[in-house]
Amino acid sequence: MSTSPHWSLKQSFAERVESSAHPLTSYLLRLMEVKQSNLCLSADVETARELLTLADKVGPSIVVLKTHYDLITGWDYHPHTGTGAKLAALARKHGFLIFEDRKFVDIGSTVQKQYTAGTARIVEWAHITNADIHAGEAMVSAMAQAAQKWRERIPYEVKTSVSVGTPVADQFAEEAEAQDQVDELRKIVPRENGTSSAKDADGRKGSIVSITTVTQTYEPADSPRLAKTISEDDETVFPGIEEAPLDRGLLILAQMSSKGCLMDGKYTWECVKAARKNKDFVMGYVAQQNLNGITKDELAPEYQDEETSTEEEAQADNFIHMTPGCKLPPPGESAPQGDGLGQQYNTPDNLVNIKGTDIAIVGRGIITAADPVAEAERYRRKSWKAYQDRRERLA
Ligand code: 6AU
Repeated sequence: MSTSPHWSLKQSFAERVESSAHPLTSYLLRLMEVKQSNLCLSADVETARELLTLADKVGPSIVVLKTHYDLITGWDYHPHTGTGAKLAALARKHGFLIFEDRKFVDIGSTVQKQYTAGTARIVEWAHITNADIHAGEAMVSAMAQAAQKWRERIPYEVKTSVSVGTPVADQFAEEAEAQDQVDELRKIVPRENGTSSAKDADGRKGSIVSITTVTQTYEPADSPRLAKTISEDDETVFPGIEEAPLDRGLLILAQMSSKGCLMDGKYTWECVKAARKNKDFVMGYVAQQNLNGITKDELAPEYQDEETSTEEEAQADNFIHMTPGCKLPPPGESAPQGDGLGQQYNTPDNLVNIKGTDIAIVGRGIITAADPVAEAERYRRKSWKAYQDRRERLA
């Protein structure tokens, strides 16, 4: 059992950049120093409009914006002008990463599709996502593979313009059809000017046959922007640091904040092993304590594990920890109350200074405040102070 605190708890975020195995982790650590922020906003608002407004306003205080795209009314799935693309533009403008809190859990083949395809195409706009690995470690490598494949398929930016010869009954069908063609073209060698095609009604609404011409131009993607979108204003780039790399990262959901959570020490230990095995893709954990350098005996002493992790592997840990269930107590009280639905809260000081997390995730503590912008700043200051206090305490 390790006695002294792990080195990653004592070092500054800047010092940890060098030992980081994942390009997105290095970037995030640098961003944290530049913005003096270790705050993630959990933007669980009702509508896409509210989400974008909040991200734009609170963006300067945060380094990560966490979404649950499936609870947002009016999420626009268009890959270039939709909500994901708009969030990506705001992320560039304010300097934050997007974390889609999807909590993937399924067989490898299914999670690959859920991650990269379907309506939301999470991999395209979310730098980070997370997984509950109860299905086993194979789903982590499956997701890593899918992210890598996606990364290799975008050596070029694709700009699409659609012109329609015959009026169509259904705008959605038209867009979906154009997108299918873009997808096909993405798989082959880049070239100028795509095809025109007529597609019969195939079960989608609107049986009018249309002639849709898709014009494609490809540009070398020397700038890591996926979607050039919307207004001039959103083309601005945060001045303190270069744009985020195109690498994607995973956080393993190792422990939860909810009362009665069934994730036990054995499960958390399996998360630690899966993270150590997949460092190219796993950035770290969503957890309630710092897991860097942790041993099986600390987490699950009774567990007869054949497959151990070495002392060297534990020493090398430099995973990022993000922790939800964070709230400041109301004036006059010393501890925050739960939400009556199982959520349990800790203060930023308790989570960052004492339990050793890196990034505090705050949702309702900020979004239900009378002035969310001022409240986000207050949480940023408190969480950063807790990080400084931890370094002082362990020096
Ligand atoms: O600050 P809150 O309670 O308003 O929001 C907390 C956010 C929610 C949860 O879905 C999420 O954090 N969350 C998670 C995550 C991030 O995976 C894990 C967990 O253990 N507890 C938790 O609340 O969006």
